[in-house]
Amino acid sequence: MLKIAIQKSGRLYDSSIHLFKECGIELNNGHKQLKSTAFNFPLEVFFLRDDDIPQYVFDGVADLGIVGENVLLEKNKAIHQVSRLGFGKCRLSVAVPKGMEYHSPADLNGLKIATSYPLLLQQFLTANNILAEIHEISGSVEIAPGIGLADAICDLVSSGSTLFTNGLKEVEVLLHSEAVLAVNHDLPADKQVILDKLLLRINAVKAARNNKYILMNAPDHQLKNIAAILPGMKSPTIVALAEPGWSSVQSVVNENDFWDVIEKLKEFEAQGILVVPIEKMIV
Ligand code: PRT
Ligand code: ZN
Repeated sequence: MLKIAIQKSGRLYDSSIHLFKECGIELNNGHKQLKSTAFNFPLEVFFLRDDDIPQYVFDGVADLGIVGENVLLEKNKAIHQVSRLGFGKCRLSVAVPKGMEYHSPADLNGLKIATSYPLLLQQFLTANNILAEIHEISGSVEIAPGIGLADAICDLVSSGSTLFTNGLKEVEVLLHSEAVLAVNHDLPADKQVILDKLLLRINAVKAARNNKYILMNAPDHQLKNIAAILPGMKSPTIVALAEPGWSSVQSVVNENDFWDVIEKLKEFEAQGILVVPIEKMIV
């Protein structure tokens, strides 16, 4: 049985449960309990505060955990990240009052900076040769300059609206973070086997999210050009249409290249292009 720690409630909870669901793993009861056991996969889920997850995984109370990379790096435990999960995206940034002139990290010299991320902030200051005072607080960091507690802050940002409403501007990004899967270093071989099965499913879900299935009709004289821009999982499927001189082409396209590929397909006379979401993709 593999033991995984996830956030009990908060920003990562829903997406963590959704990931299990997409991996075909169903849990017995909700997060009101301390733990829950999957009934169709050898997985036990512990519900914890996100800040405690790295320590639990390091101690081996849990074998692995889902936690923000920001928390993982700040807690600095000797556990290793095996997968980035694509949700809980945010950045750890330094922000200063809107009216302050800011040109470079040197402008932070001598300032008092409030943060819940003292280790990551200190690393940034040291790397930039800045001497500033770090004031550690555990919540509502963004109000610190407004109430005279600090000159600047270092906190998580996603839309930026919290900074905006508190009269602050983002001036340095220290880290681009997302939820990650972090694993204990000394996983016994039997648990490693279960982890490999879990990773196969997670990778299939991630690949499906990042790719689309694409079908189109194309004139035969363009098939070489079209095949060259649609590598697919091995190569595109090409089937002759009933109408002579035309074929149906089917392939997989990565989300990042999607619009570039569509534009080129149009240039190469593709017609009736259909784009379909993929549910799982096992490469
Ligand atoms: O109770 P527990 O300790 O488990 O939860 P928590 O309150 O410490 O964490 P939670 O649920 O707020 O966040 C969990 C994780 O979600 C974080 O560690 C990040 O990895 C990730 N995440 C993603 C965020 C945000 N986006 C985010 N925007 N965590 C916090 N915020 C906060 C930020 O601190 C600031 O107050 O949202 C505000 C800024 O948001 P914008 O949209 O206004 O910029
Ligand atoms: Zn927390």
